[in-house]
Amino acid sequence: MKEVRENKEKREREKDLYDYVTKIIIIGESNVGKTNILSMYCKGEFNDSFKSTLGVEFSIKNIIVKDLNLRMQIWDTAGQERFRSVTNVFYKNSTGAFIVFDITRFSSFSAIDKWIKDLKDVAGEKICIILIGNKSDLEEHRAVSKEEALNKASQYSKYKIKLKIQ
Ligand SMILES: Nc1nc2c(ncn2[C@@H]2O[C@H](COP(=O)(O)OP(=O)(O)O)[C@@H](O)[C@H]2O)c(=O)[nH]1
Ligand SMILES: [Mg+2]
Repeated sequence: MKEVRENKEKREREKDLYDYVTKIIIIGESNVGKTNILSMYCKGEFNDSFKSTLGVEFSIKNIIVKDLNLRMQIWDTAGQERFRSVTNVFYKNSTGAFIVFDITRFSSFSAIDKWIKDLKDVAGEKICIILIGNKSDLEEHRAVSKEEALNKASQYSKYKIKLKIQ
C-alpha cells in the first residue's frame, strides 16, 4: 500500500516537472551518428563503439520554451534502419524529426529524400524537420559540400539554422 502511494506521489512530482510532452524522432542511414547525437544532447556522453540493441529506445530532454517546461521524448531507431524496417508506429504522432546524414558519406545524404517521404507519409506534411550534417570534425573527408546541403534544406524550407552539439 505504502509502495503504491509512494509511486503515485512520484508520478505526480514528475508531472509537475513539465507542462508539455512532445515526441521527436531521429532518423537517417545507419552509422551516421544518430545515437551519439542523442547521447551527447541528452546526457553529454559520446561513445566510440556504440552498439545498439534492437527495439525502441527513447531519450528524454527537458527544455524551457517561452516559460513553459517542454519534455522532448526523442525516439531513436535502435538499429532497424539498417534493415529498412522502421515501422509506422515509430513515425506516428511525432511532432518533429531530426534527419541526420554523415558529411563524409554521400549516400547518406542522397537517402534524405527517402527519409523525408517516409516520414511525411505517416506523420503528415506539417511535421517540423531539422536536417543535421554530422561528423563535421572530419572536414578533410567531406563528401557533401555545404552548398549541396544548403540547397537540399532550401528545397524543403526557407529557414536555415546551424546546429552544433558538443
Ligand atoms: N568522427 C566522428 N565520428 C562520429 C560522430 N558521431 C558519431 N560518430 C561515430 O560514428 C559511428 C556510428 O555512430 P552511431 O551513433 O552509432 O550511429 P547511428 O547508427 O546513426 O546511431 C560510431 O563509431 C561513432 O563513434 C562525429 O561527430 N564525428
Ligand atoms: Mg543508432
